[in-house]
Amino acid sequence: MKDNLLRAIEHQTANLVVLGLGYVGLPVACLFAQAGFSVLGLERRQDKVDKINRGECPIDGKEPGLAELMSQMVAEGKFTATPDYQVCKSAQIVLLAVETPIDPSTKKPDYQALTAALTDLGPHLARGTMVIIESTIAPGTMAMLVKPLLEEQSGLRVNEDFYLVHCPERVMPGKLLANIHNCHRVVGGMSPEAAEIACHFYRYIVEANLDPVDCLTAELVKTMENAYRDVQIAFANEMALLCEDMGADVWQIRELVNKSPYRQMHLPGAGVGGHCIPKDPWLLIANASYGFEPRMIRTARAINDHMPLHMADLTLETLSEVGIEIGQAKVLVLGYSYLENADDTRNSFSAVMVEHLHTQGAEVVIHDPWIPQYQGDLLERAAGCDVAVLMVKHQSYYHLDLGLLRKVMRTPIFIDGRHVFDSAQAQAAGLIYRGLGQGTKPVGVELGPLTRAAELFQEQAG
Ligand code: SAJ
Repeated sequence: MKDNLLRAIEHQTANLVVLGLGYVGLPVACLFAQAGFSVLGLERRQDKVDKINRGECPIDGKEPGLAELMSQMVAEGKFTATPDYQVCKSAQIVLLAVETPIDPSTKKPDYQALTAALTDLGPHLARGTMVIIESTIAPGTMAMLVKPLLEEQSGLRVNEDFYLVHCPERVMPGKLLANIHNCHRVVGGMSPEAAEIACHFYRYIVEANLDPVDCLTAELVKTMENAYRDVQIAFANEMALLCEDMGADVWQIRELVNKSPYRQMHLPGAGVGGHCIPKDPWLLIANASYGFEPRMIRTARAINDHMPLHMADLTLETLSEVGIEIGQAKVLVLGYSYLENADDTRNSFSAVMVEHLHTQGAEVVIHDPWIPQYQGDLLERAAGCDVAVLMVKHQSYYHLDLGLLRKVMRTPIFIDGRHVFDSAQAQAAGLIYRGLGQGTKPVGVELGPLTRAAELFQEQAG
């Protein structure tokens, strides 16, 4: 089995079927086609199949080179989309890149798409095939779900009749093709042989390190690297809340902290959104045994999920300081995508804040230069508003004329969730400015209960 597959890879006669043509599957399909393999893209939706076969890229947003590469591969007959699972019978390699979201209420993995794909693939799985899972999955999923389901559906045995591999994606919106070329990858095999063969295969499109490991290690690496980032961001956010409480400036302090060797304090912000960071920490701990309590991961998620609500609190506080009830206020939200200079709204934290403001009775206007329904003249949107809340640091916001903004607003309040402006700049323009992580206490810090106890102890100790 190994020699046949290696030969097919080395001679590039191996047929590749990519199951799931989203922001992970489509670029990887195009790159393997460009490398010389014959690639079939399996996609349930006929409209998407037709669009791809017309040479039209189905991926939204700005992905340098992807649309051109895809239409070229389609035109040259190297990449074709189909809804027909029968094509798997003649595939030597099947790559799955389907969504693996988290259930919003249970925070457990939602494997509907993965299970459906494996169930559809199983009956068509041919002996000698290598099956690769690129989707991000909870550690333990390869052993507890993917392997048994494929064996059951196909009647074949892993490592005897087919190879099973988990090679988690490391794509980032806006740089999909570049990342596949340049990012190091772990290649997890259900056997060392499987990992070795998969490394040979990925070498055709990956110029960075390919590290062969077992499946559990690969599952842990991917979910842990994003949980690590989530915890780092949560630390920065908690420091922002502490600085507000103590009347300090977290942005100045962060810069000084990062002058210390080996410190890389992340950026506090109005929220943590996207397709990876809010999800992967939950995948990481999904199969932890009941005896193990992942407190830090849960706490970091709670801190980051709270940030849009904290932005709403800052808004309400500042409005009430000038005597405006939230129910009578008109709020302008600046930024709705999850990341600056991008049009991706998955897990938008601004959506969380907008919903909260609506429940408080506020009128809300949204502006985002990257989201079609929220584009338009910012100053027109700002007319008559009582507060502008900056949630996403789109490049265009840095050039906002605060003096003009002041003129068109009914009440000139500006809440800055990303430190795009500084208070002196905003106040010079006549705005009432409140920055995330910038405390407004008077110079003398009010002592908290703990500090008071320490003071009393010192008095008694004389
Ligand atoms: N964020 C902060 N403070 C920070 C960094 C990010 O509040 O210091 C927020 C962002 O505003 C955003 C969210 O976190 O809402 C996620 O930002 P991100 O920069 O992590 O971007 P993502 O979600 O596209 O993350 C992807 C991940 N890549 C993969 O999963 C393959 C992540 O591992 C990368 O580190 C990240 O891209 C990257 O560095 O660009």
